[in-house]
Amino acid sequence: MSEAVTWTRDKALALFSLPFNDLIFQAQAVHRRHFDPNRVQVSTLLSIKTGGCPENCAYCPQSAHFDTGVENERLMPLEEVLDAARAAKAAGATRFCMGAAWRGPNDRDLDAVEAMIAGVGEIGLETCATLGLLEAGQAERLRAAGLDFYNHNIDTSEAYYGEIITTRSFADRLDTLAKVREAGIAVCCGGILGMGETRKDRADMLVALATLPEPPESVPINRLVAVAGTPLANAPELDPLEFVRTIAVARIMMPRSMVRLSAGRLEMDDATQALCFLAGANSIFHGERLLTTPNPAVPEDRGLFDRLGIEPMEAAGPAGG
Ligand code: SAM
Ligand code: DTB
Ligand code: SF4
Repeated sequence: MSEAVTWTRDKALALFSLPFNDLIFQAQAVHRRHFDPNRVQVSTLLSIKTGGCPENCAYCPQSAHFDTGVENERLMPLEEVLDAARAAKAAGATRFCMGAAWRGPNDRDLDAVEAMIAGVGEIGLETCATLGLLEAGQAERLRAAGLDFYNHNIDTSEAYYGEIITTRSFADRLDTLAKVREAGIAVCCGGILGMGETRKDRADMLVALATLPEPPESVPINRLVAVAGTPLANAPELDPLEFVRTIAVARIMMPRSMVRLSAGRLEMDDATQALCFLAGANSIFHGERLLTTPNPAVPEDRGLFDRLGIEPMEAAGPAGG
């Protein structure tokens, strides 16, 4: 499949329907045209403002709408953020992603986040933030503070979106993504699999990502972490091979993007993760915690990389996603 393809649902579904081996072979061939197949980029997450979020995303342990045991905390002090960033760098991360459980930041929040971005940049890490919806002028402020990436996910297909979130629309999300792009910040945008969506929804989500005015530099593909107390606590488990297929289709449709094997690795065995790398995933979240839920321990990930002959990627810079 050439890179000039205009992606549609039918074309995406045709990829999903390929025999597994043919799909993975094609995805790996595309991957090798653009990336070293044995290098994986490593990012570390930190929740700088946890819990009490006014939005009602059905998957999220931090929504104030659900009783999940996650407390509403205050914004973390700068020095604690910088300590965490130094520890992440020492453990091998090249990018530090700061997440806040906000609908969006207010201007006073942004003053504090700007100082965090500048400080993390000085430590020598790429900076990423995920703060929710942005108002006019806020993306420019983040860029001026030195922000390299902004994460804002579409989460699922436009058709299924209303089953998952009603407090903000799919169009609101696209509007924030456009503001981020316009401000010259690299875009990190993906979604979650295993929320009860169909394959058609997964195909539509990937088409929406691949047909943005420019595809995102980073595409996080999360597997739902089903958290007790959320409406999706008992969502039916997604077949791991369907998860791998989705990674492969993302790789083929967005050949130059970093595809991140994101939340859900703790619930995946090593063989499934290896298949994800074979299918073209080339980034992970590293460190024992995602935002509020656990992630594999650093020595375990080192062991997995060693067994697979994978080396962590050097900082690629925003152009490299
Ligand atoms: N509040 C901001 C927002 O929603 O844009 C930033 C933080 S939010 C937690 C970032 C992303 O994490 C969500 O868009 C979603 O894709 C992902 N996420 C949250 N909870 C998850 C879960 N239980 N399983 C998998 N991914 C999850
Ligand atoms: C993304 O797509 N996944 C990350 C990051 N972007 C911010 C977050 C995953 C969160 C999983 C649930 C939790 O730990 O609270
Ligand atoms: Fe809030 Fe983000 Fe969680 Fe939605 S995903 S409830 S916006 S923290």
